[in-house]
Amino acid sequence: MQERLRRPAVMGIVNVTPDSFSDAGVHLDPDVAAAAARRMVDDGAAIVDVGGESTRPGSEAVTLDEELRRVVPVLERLEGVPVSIDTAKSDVARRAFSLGAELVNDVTALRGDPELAGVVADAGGYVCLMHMQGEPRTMQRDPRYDDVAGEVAAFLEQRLAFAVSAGIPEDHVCLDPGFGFGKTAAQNFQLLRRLDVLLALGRPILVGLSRKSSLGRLFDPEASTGTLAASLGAAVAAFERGASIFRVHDVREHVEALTAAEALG
Ligand code: HH2
Repeated sequence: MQERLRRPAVMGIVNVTPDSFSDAGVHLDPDVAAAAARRMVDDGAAIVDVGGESTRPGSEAVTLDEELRRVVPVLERLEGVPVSIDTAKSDVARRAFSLGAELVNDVTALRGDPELAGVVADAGGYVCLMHMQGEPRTMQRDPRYDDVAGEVAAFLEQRLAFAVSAGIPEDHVCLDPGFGFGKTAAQNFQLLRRLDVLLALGRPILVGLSRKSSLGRLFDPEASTGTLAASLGAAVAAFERGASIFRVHDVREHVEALTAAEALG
């Protein structure tokens, strides 16, 4: 796994949701979702991130049954494919591990479900811990920081220590600043400029910039998504500042952009 996620590694997004911010409903049919995931791997993704709950600003939580109903049929069709499960629920993670998932991508950084850390530890799995201020329903109302990079780093350091205390080996953890999760566009960009503060924690940094609205708002103040070209520019900027793993919708384009950036670096 560590070898597979060597910098730069691309994580392809497979949202099995009716309400994700940029690809709502595209992958609701499990056959379509599984085919898209396999195509992402063919296009150079190191891993695919399957998620059954949208976390876009304003989104509502889904029940355990509904989340399982969305993701299990997809996971069952992905034997042999490297899979990450985008969930905060221990029961979803447990089921995903039993179906071959290797990593849990938890936007609550193990704060949402007290049993999730133990499930990851027992499975010998990997985990991505992400920073979020507030919760998805309200997080974009008025996010405030005195020092966004310092505060995000302090949070991630504390969550990393928690994960290790719960029995997850430190080298099974990657960290994510959580672009757009309780952050204005200006705060997102400040964080991206100061990725060095997060790198000092000594763990690989995963970034999710793909199609995020902060990128769209560079061109249109009302934009709710960012363009592909802006996403590629942001990914390359993050790569040059040290990011390792890139969570993206458009796999082939990111693989090409990052391969070029690496070759020229
Ligand atoms: N962003 C989204 C969802 N999960 N996980 C991590 N680790 N980092 C991110 O930046 C991140 C994430 C939001 O994007 P998307 O999955 O496209 O949308 P939605 O949450 O609406 O399904």
